[in-house]
Amino acid sequence: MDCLFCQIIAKKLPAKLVFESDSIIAFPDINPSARVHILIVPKKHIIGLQDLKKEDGELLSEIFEVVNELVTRYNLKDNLYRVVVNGGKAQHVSHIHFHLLGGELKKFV
Ligand code: DGP
Repeated sequence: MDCLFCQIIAKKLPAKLVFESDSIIAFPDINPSARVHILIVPKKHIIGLQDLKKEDGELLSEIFEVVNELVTRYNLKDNLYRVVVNGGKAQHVSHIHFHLLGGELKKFV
């Protein structure tokens, strides 16, 4: 298994999980671009946006439920936040992930 995020999901590499369910994990980005910078990652190995299928619709809705839970937990509702999904050459880890960035953003990811 040479996918970095699959190894984190399998607990073969460490990460400080802030959320885990049967289908999703979330953990802080190692190189934060904002005061709050969490990666929300489906356990299913989907490479990128272009690989999503209709059958992933429920998973996507679960991902945005997790986003909402973290927005509440980190008090971002009345602050500034955004969700970013990089693709193509802007994507460095080939396992789809959603960046939740909140508070003071240091730079664009
Ligand atoms: P992207 O460019 O969208 O593929 O973003 C990948 C992000 O993953 C990048 O912001 C840094 C983060 N990252 C890479 N390796 C690790 C790791 O081992 N642990 C954690 N927590 N984050 C990582």
